[in-house]
Amino acid sequence: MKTYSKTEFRERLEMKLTNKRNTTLEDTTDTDLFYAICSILKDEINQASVETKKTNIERKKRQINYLSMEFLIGRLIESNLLNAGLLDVCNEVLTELGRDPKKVYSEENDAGLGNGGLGRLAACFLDSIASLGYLGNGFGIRYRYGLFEQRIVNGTQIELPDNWLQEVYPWETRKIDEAVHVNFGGEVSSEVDEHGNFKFTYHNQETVLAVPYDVGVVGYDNDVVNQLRLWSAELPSNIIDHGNYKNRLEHMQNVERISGFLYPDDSTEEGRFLRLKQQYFLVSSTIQTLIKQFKEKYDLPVTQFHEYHCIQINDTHPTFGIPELMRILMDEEGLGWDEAWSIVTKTFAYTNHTIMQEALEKWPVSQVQKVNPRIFMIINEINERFCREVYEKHPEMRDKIADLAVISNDVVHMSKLAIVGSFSVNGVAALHSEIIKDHTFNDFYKIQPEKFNNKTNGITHRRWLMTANPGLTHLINEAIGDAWHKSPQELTQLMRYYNDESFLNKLADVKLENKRVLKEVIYQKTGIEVDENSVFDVQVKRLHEYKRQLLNVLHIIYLYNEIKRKPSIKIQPRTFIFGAKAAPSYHIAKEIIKLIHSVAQVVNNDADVDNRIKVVFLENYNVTLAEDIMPAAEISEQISTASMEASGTGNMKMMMNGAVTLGTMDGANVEIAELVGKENIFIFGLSSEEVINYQNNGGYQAEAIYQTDGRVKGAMDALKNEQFGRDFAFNDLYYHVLTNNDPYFLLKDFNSYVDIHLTAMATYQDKKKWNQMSLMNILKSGQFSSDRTIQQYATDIWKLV
Ligand code: GLS
Repeated sequence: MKTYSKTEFRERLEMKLTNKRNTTLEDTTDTDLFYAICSILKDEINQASVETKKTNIERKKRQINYLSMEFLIGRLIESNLLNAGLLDVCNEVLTELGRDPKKVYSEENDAGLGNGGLGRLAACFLDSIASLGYLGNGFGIRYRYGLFEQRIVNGTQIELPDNWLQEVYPWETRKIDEAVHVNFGGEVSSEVDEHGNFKFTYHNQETVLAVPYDVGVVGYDNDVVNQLRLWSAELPSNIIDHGNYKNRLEHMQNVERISGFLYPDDSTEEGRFLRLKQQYFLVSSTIQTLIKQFKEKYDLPVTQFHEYHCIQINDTHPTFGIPELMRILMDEEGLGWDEAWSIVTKTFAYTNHTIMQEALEKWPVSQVQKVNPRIFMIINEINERFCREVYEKHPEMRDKIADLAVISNDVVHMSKLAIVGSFSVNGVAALHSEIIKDHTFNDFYKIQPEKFNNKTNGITHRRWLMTANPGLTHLINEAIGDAWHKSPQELTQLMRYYNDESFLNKLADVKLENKRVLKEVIYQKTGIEVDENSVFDVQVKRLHEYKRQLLNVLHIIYLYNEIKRKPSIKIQPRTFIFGAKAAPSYHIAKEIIKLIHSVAQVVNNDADVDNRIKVVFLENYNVTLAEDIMPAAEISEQISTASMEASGTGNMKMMMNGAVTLGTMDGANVEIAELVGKENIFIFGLSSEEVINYQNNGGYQAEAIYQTDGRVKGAMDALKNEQFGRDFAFNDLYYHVLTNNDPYFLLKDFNSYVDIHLTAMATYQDKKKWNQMSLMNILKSGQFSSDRTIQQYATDIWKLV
């Protein structure tokens, strides 16, 4: 892409301001500046995108298509500027003009088209695919409303619609000429043609126009621009509603609802029909397009489709892609079942992101039939053929056929369909991939072990270090140069500074500065004044019982009670920072948010505490807020019940910014611990084997711990008595834990959690040691760059060259 001197960039900015915004540098607003910068960038992106497409066609490379119901891309301006090589010049020009670059960039609305880790992972992956120069596009839905905006009113979460498209979204290009029709519902009839083959015809279907909006995905310093294609549902213009305007309006609204909003659910089943329609809408529009482009681009028979295309499905949500590709290959391209199946099973690869039973998607047969009866027929046949194959080829598994079946008890099991129809099944961290093989999908592993593999998640170091933490980036560049920008594993070069006191002090200074920035954000957002010299202890992620925010709060209650018992007690001052959205219908999760606020209210205003503990809840946790939080974190709370967090990615973001993990041996924490060594991480709690063992064989009695352990009882009783809220405000939480025998092992892990905090705080007293731990985490974090992850997907699964 073109490089600009400061003068050239400024001139270009002036031109854009005049031509696009009808204003001048002298009297421009931040909004004008933002759009003018986007326009400069967009010119560069479009140019590079044309070149990328041209080279790809010439080279006939295999393409990866990443299908996901979620892309949590956040803001793009800084990351696009960085990748295009324009961030420094843009920052300098804006600063010289007396403008604050951060303020200008904050004109962009976060594109919150995802719930949490799964959606953010998809966004990081696109960045890495482009930055490594691979041909790969993302396909998702252009939700009119993204993940809800969280407001807290009197400690209670309120959800507001996320109107992110209120202003023009500068990065997208509507491509109406590439729109396709997606058909829902209706009936199917079949007849036998002259060759004795079945021919299927569809009747009375509802046709929806899928309109693509393309967002360029800019590679880092390599002139590559891939695409994220987001589909929007519209009423086709040729639909006649018999001249009835009201009918047409209603019809239009019904259709547009398909891409109306993102389901605000993370890790729980969402049994809504609309969600199912969204899934089919995504896969049908995408796969039709891929086939069409394949035929146009290469003059090859469709039987070679899989040689040029691989489809990675991000969890089971796009699994209908499997029967949809079968449908197109058979009903539209005229292939027989076996030929079509052979192509499909060489095209699809499936990533599993959770083992939580309630999150493994299951859809009633009647609903799948209603979405598209032909798709159901194909799923049914996939199931029958698969069961027959197991019966014939694996006699030892005959009594397991009912468990393996894709359809059982009138329910379609999406993960089973995904496994049967894919050539690769991967988990997202080493431990998680083992659990999948040994437990969740053990029967499948026994018959198709070759499909199973692990690809530990990663995060893009460009966004999560280079743009989010310029202070640290600068320090690292000074120390080891900038080779790590393209090869993040080079961060290990920082080992040279492990005993360098002056470097370690500079590292601490950078952290302090980042804490000051976050302190200001906290003050602006909550009015709470925190001390930048206190330890910033951070837990930011979706609110879910298995993530155990409640354990964190119980510990804070314990500390508070210790201070009340003995006000002169010496404790290391700490600021506990939370950020978390709860699914709107998840009552217990919302109660936990309320509890955090009540505890904050009491603790922050108690004279006995004397500012030694502060509790802060930052509302509306999103990508942009995360970019302020990660660089300032010192303790990274990753305290899920072992075995339940598939990977986690916030753990990687904080590690990369020098926080030390305090967590369980769960998800990717296990690999973090291996890399940094046990002495550079604080591990506590049950192991995953212990948890699974209790779950399978019983033997855990929460009530007994509660009755006999004073520390546990003291913290739990605070929920029941009126210490943090009148009218027994937290009775629900108290009884929820005890009457369900504490399914997330809060009480079992409580003491080791309290103790590990004591260890961590004792360690913190030794500044040099702490800075060394922090450095060790940073220098090992290159392993968790999504560049490493994508390299592994590209080599092992996608076979890209
Ligand atoms: C998730 C897992 O819960 C996370 O542990 C994981 O890091 C993420 C990306 O693989 O996927 N699964 C899910 O449904 N939502 C997630 O964030």
